[in-house]
Amino acid sequence: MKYEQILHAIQGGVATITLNRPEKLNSFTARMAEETLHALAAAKEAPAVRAIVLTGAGRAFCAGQDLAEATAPNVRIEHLVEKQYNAIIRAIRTMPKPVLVAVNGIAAGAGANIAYACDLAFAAESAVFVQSFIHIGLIPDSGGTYTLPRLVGMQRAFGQMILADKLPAKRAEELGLIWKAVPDGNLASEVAATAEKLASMPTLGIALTKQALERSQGATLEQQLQVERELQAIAGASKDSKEGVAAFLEKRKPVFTGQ
Ligand code: LHQ
Repeated sequence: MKYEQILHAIQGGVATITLNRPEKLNSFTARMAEETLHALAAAKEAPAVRAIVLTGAGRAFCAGQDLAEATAPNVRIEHLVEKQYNAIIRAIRTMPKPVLVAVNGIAAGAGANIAYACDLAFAAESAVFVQSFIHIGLIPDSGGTYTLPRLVGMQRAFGQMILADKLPAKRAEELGLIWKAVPDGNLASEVAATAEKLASMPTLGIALTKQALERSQGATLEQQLQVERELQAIAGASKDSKEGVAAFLEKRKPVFTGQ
């Protein structure tokens, strides 16, 4: 697929997907959503890619749905939600590789909730998050009603969704919505360094950790203990686990291949 509204680069073991409609604050058209899904699927399939970074071009990360396109007469909102946002959130949450996000500027509506769905969210200190859906009479989508109450509890989820004030990156970090707010000038380099680090780690172990956390969301302790037993058997049989143990015993640095 020829990309027109995203940029896609692979360096080392890291694939970087950049939303690229800066003049419209990287708001999602059907085309941009399709390209993003295509790039995520390609990153999933490529064995050499062991970490993914999502970011935006220009002064915004993403202003959510392109509202001009969403109001076209033939658009059915539930189809749009399913085809674009449900698909993107599923792609991120089921990705067997870590997905990092570098929130370089405002993240509004679906843009905020896509960022919160990533495995490690970094944001520039000047960036803000806003659950802008209610300003146009909508409910939060892109997994927001699942993710936010789990991350911050009902009060703070509801307050963000209904008062819909701009939440500064530092406050998002304090609330546990994102991993880290970093000075604007350090964002790209800090995310790149973290992504490179993750890309040299036991990729299967990371994928299984992610899967275990995901499955914990609706599980009892007893169910989750069974999940850990099941997934630890897979992790323990991996090449990287054997390499990690051997390197420890031989007092050398491990070399992980991701398998
Ligand atoms: C935009 C957008 C945008 C088009 C900025 N669309 N052009 C799911 C299902 C179906 C339908 C609806 O949505 C969803 C999921 C959702 O994501 S709902 C939430 C949709 N997003 C919003 O409601 C946010 C709308 N944008 C804003 O409130 C502001 O633009 C923010 C607060 C993000 C930034 O404000 P400013 O920094 O003042 O920038 P600006 O408003 O001047 O925007 C710059 C340009 O980008 C401008 O275009 P123009 O041609 O006039 O320069 C905006 O029209 C355009 N733009 N967001 N979502």
